[in-house]
Amino acid sequence: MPHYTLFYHHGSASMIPHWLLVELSQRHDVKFTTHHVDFSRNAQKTEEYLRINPKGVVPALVIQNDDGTSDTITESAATALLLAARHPEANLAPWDVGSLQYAKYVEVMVYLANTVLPSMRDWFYAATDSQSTNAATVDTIKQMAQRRIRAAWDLLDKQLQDQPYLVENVVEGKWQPTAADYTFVILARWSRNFEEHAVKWKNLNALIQRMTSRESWIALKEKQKLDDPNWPL
Ligand SMILES: N[C@@H](CCC(=O)N[C@@H](CS)C(=O)NCC(=O)O)C(=O)O
Repeated sequence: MPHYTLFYHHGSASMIPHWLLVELSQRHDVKFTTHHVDFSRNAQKTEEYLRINPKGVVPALVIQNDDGTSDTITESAATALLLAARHPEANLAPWDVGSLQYAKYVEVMVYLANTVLPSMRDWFYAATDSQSTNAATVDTIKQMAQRRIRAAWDLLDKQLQDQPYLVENVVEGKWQPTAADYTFVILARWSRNFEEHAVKWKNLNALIQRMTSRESWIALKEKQKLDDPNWPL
């Protein structure tokens, strides 16, 4: 069984693999350690960290293999897909990679990763990433990001109209959440101070409540020392 080391910063995209690792360690024999990357010291841009993740962001997931070698995977969605695939016993993805359900699962993961997450990044990093000091430019970027997030919440809410989780993943007659549901909740949490707070969408709120009642969420909140431990209440 490989050992994982997660490079994370609290509250960030690294919460996605962190939550899955907590879930896997609680219910299955998965071991991991964490390494905090302190943004207040710009630790994500140091030479030492750039050797681990040349993108200068979190997460980075280092996999220590049984043969003594190690591999590093970056991109929060990729780490989620990897953890779900390598631990099929946890049922974090539809098991048949050739099935329509699996394709739907990948569709949702890709949508979260290349539409919702970049929109969130545009909002939070509007000034940094645009390198603009013009308040109107920054505001336009943020408004565009919020419009895209609102459209995403509308779409995902509809998808949940007749099902408890974003993707059909039925094991022994019971719906199970996939890595896509964990990923969604982390992104939804980032909208908590927006007008488009995801809990305002009925079906999204039901999913958020369902997912955050998991034991692993409680443990994750403690490990991450979140400054808003009561979200989503
Ligand atoms: N596409 C990347 C985005 C990662 C990302 O932007 N992480 C942010 C935190 S949510 C970060 O590390 N920011 C620090 C920085 O940009 O300096 C992923 O999904 O992993």
